[in-house]
Amino acid sequence: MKKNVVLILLVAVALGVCSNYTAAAKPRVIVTSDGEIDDECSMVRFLLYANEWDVEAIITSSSQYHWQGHRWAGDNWVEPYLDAYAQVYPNLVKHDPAFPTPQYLRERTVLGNVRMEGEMDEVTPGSQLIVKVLLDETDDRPIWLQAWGGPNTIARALKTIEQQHPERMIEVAKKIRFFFIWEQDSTYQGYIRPHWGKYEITTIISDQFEAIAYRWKNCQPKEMHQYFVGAWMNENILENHGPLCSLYKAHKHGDKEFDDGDFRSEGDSPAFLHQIVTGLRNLESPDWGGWGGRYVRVRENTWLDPVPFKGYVYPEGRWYSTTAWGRDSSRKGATTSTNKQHREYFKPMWRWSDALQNDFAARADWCVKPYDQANHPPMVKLGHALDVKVRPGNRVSLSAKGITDPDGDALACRWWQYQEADTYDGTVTIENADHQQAAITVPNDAREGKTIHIICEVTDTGTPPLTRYQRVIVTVVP
Ligand SMILES: [Ca+2]
Ligand SMILES: [Ca+2]
Ligand SMILES: [Ca+2]
Repeated sequence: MKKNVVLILLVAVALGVCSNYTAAAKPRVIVTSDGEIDDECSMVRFLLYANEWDVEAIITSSSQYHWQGHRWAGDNWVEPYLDAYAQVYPNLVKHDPAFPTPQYLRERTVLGNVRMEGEMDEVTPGSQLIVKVLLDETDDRPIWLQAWGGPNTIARALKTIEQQHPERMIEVAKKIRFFFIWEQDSTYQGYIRPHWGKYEITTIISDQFEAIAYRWKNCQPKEMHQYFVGAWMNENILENHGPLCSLYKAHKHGDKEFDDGDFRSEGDSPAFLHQIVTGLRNLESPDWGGWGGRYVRVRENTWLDPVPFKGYVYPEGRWYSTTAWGRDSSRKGATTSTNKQHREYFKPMWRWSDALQNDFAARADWCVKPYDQANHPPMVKLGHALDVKVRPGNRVSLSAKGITDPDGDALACRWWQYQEADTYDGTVTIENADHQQAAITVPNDAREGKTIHIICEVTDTGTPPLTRYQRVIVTVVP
């Protein structure tokens, strides 16, 4: 063996590390939502992925846009979606028995703080359910608290814990992960940050969600539009895919600038797309990037959207409609951004659009088709460890020898460098990038401590084609 060849051995331990399919690794999630029409669209997709997580709660909350009596979808807006889920559930479990029963989801669907924007005085069934889950000592796995609307119900729950169990705040904070779609009220800045900030809870606040929200046409590059237009949506989601998908509120004929069936908006979906375990390992660090976007650490343990504008200074306070860079760059006459920067800003979301939408289409099929007539994603296991340490000038062999597909589909492999996510500044040449066996040589100018992120992207030949990943992180050592 040549001295400069780093041979990465296939070991059982590494395979264990790669396995994302064990129940123990399942993320736990709590949804809080303000029931806007795009939350309703997100709810359809969320339910189609309910097998991917332990869903602890689905809670209706208010926001700066919606509260009880003000542009309000109704306290029970989730119910028709759960009814439709109950109808397709017998077919969904043919594809994965891990889908929760409709009864299980109903028991966890409750009303939170909805009376006003930012209301957090009242103790509500929603806030109490969050308290119960967070104080449960039998389960210390992380739990993702998602705000599809205002974080006020979450804030109320945390305040109850602070008032009644101050001695347990540290232990509770350790479990919490936040994913907010903007700060749609002031309770994060007004209560959560001053009282819980010291615990450095991982907090992602997204603005790049706009790539799949109302302004998707403006944020998605032309080549991705085909996955969002009416022709695609009608064929793959809206028609002939059962009662849950037919509830999906795509654009209707006559909507301004849109055609019948065009994708409308799922601005809140990144909050849960981030927790679908695809192999991209984004749950390990928000700046690695995944289906829910990519975020950079701005202060403490708070992660916001990477702004491609030199010298940009993030606001001290809320990250939301009036302060977030992407929203601002989309406004008419924006002078602080170019089209190129605008495109780059949303790329951490739209770069996955084809995979994401094809995956959605497969889930829609799961509602109505038997197992052998639908597609299921490949499983990507590599023949070596996912984290390797390598010296400059040395070669790293990459092997996707362990990839399989539950349908027996042929698989195509593509290795690529996720340059925005890694800390090495240059480009690495990948040998045999479209083969199962590939390799890179760590460039001589790669300094100690720098990382190179190589994604193994595997797509099957089923209909629709489905993609899963694995990420290899090469760290440069002296
Ligand atoms: Ca919302
Ligand atoms: Ca397949
Ligand atoms: Ca880089």
